[in-house]
Amino acid sequence: MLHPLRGAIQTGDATVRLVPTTPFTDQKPGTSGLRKKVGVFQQPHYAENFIQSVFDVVAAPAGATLVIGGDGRYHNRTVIQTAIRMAAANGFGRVLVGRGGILSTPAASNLIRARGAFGGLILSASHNPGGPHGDFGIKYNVSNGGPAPEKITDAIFARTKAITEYRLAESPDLDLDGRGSLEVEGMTVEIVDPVEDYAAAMEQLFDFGAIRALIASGFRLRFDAMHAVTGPYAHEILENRLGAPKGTVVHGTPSEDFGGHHPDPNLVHARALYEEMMAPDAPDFGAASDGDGDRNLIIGKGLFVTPSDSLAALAANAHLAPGYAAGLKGIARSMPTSQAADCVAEALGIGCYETPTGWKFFGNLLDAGMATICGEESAGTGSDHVREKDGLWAVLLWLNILAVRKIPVAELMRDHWARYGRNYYARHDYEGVASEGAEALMAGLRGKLEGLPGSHVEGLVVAAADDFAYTDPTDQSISRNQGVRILFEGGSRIVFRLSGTGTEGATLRVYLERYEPADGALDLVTGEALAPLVAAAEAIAGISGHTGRNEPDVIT
Ligand code: G16
Repeated sequence: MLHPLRGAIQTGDATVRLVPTTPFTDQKPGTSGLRKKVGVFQQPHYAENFIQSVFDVVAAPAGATLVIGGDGRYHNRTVIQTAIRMAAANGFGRVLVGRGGILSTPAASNLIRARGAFGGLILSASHNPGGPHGDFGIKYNVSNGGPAPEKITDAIFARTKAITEYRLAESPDLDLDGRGSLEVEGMTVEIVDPVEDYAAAMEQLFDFGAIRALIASGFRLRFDAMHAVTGPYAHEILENRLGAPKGTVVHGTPSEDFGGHHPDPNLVHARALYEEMMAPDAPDFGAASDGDGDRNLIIGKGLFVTPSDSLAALAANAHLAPGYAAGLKGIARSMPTSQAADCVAEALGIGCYETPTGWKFFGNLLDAGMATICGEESAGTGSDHVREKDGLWAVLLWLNILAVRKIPVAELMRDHWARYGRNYYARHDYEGVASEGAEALMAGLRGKLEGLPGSHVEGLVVAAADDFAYTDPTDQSISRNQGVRILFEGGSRIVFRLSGTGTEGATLRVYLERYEPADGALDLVTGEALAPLVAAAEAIAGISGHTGRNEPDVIT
């Protein structure tokens, strides 16, 4: 237990300063940690208040180990130095920090688990743009390696509103690019190779020999690291260990502003990759990952695989990789993710869980051994090997499956649809709209839910409508208001929800899904297949009236 300190005092070796502060009112963590513009984080005491609130709430035992790393974006190094000083002042005994301040989100999760750390601070705003005018973020992960659950993030928010002081060790900046261990006021700081433990974990899960043989046989792949954190991981694993030719990984050096691009692996921001994969001489397999390395984009030669379909195909074929040869315990997906994975779970006779958006909701299911593979429509897929989604893991599982099945991605997907049916899927995003309009749209929807079942809209019949609430089967905790679902006869759906990761105004997400059974129309153009649902969404929610927009900004 630490003693209350006043002013600058000596505690053994440590000079710890208690810095008076006043609360900020806007430090409520969203879907994935606290995300704000860099300028907000640069305000005096802003990052410190949040980090101290985390430490106050999680109450680590003296001498505990903390992992610290980030995606290399602007402001990363500054906050890492601060976090190290604060960890020393708050009684941690050891900090593991990625060299250069770099740790991908899944690598940080892996490190927490592999080294038995008490928790970790991950500095990232994920797929949001970086640079001095971009976004920054701080997320706390608990000892299972996963994002702090809601009861902890709620307590952190409460603490940020009451904080009056934070603890800071008086010490100079550390050389984050060095090697080995350093001491900060009695606390050990170990600079770790960001890639090594993670790459070793991947070698345990996948048949690297089979993937090497696939690549040696002339199979061509392209990986776009989007100037973000996965560059060093992809160079090491795909090129050095699996033998892909140099140049397979593009944009592979992390930069503070992601090369001026938006590190979101979707069809808008990874457009060049998409175009390369649609060309006549396309590689066999294309993939990309996001700012912090937890998202993935998968494109076969001539075919984009939606994240929801990717989850379903990976789940159906995972047993082909050594790490999953014993089969899956269950599959979990976030509510807006298409129901394609449900069909696989049913065929495999295993559980399927529908959670709210946010990887944190998968943690309990994974810990309880109820699910092995999880996925989200927002380009996240992962398994029980860590407690985060994992972009490169998804790429390697795909490669392992292709190495065994020896068929192109497009053929694998056609085969999948012919067996399970096809869930045509798209997400329409209306970004940076006025919060009042977005809130009014959601309130309007909630107000009409009761009257919707049985009604006819654009040729579709509403079977059910609700505001999704989730009861965690492991601890019975309830999360309400997680998005409005309109379910149609025949298995199609529209889901409306507001994003919890944006930093400007509100982002309305409209998730559209049309189910075609295995003997139905499996080869439609997605936009055409979903046109009736687009019209129904407008008719039910009045999107253009509430947002002032006639078109979405991004379709994924
Ligand atoms: C985060 C969460 C994901 C979530 C995604 C989108 O991803 O970890 O679970 O699906 O945001 O959330 P929203 O729809 O609320 O914007 P990331 O990659 O940004 O950490």
